[in-house]
Amino acid sequence: MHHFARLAAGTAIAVTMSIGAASAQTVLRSSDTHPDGYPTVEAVKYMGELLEERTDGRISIEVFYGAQLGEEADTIEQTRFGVIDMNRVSMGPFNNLIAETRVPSLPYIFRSVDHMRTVMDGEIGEEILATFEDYDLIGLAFYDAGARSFYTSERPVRSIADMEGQRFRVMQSDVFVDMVSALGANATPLPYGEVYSAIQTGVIDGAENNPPSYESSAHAEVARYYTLDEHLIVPEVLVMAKSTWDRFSAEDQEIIRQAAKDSVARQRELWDAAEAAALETVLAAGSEVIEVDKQPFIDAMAPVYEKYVDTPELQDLVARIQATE
Ligand code: GTR
Repeated sequence: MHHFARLAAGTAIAVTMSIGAASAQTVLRSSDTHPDGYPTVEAVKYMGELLEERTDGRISIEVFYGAQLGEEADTIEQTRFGVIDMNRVSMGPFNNLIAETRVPSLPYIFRSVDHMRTVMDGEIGEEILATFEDYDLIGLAFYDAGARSFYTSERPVRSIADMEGQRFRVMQSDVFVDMVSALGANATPLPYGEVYSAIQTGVIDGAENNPPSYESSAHAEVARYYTLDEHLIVPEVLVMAKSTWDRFSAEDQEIIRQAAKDSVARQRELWDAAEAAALETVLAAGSEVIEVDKQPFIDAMAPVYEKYVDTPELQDLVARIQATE
């Protein structure tokens, strides 16, 4: 599987072929770690349908789902190099690279999913999207990933005290390592695909994710205590390799941008349904969903803000998000 993934990645360059003399067809290769049918995968497919319609079939998208092109952090590198044309990823793995992405990745920065949507749909979201260009990527749109919560295999987290000494997998971002430390626990950054067996073998005590990921990754099978502390509402981002982008005319770029934006409403609709369904599924399969007092978790995050919101620009960004109704 791993070998195949590498091969596939090597061939994932936009294929442009001539059909007759006047027209050419471009199939954009887009990566996603999630399985077929997951809201993000379906939303990018939908964007592809819009593109095909609006370009009379000149431009389309093929989604390589289920981490066929590699684990998320690696696919980001490959997208920056232009080996992969498009990628739907969490903002988390960008944190160490792009300072601005740390802000929407801060624990409890958003008061609710609605607050996140308002902020990311507005001026602040546009500013953050624009920062990707300095890193060889074009930010096209933000998708939802709901709220992430902790889950554990042996010791349920019923209050912040139960975090003490537990070992959690986090995404490859220093922000999340410090977030977990601030809660009295230990963080182990690992690729998503390694989490299931790491929990099963007891290398870690649990992880953290939103309900659709907790369910579709089968982590719920090995970590049945799901604590609704909702520490992160970190948006996801759809990016295109700048080298791919630069091959399109200004007119086509506009069509691509618009199709990406037009896929957001579809993604959110699918997301809301998937989230409700995932919680039902895990409950039916024997997970315990635990309500917890969030305030001690919120209070514990002060050192994380101090460390990562360390320039006047980032402080301003945080203040503006907090001031958004
Ligand atoms: C999911 C997210 C993925 C990936 C995964 C993870 O919620 O949609 O892109 O980042 O979490 O934890 O690695």
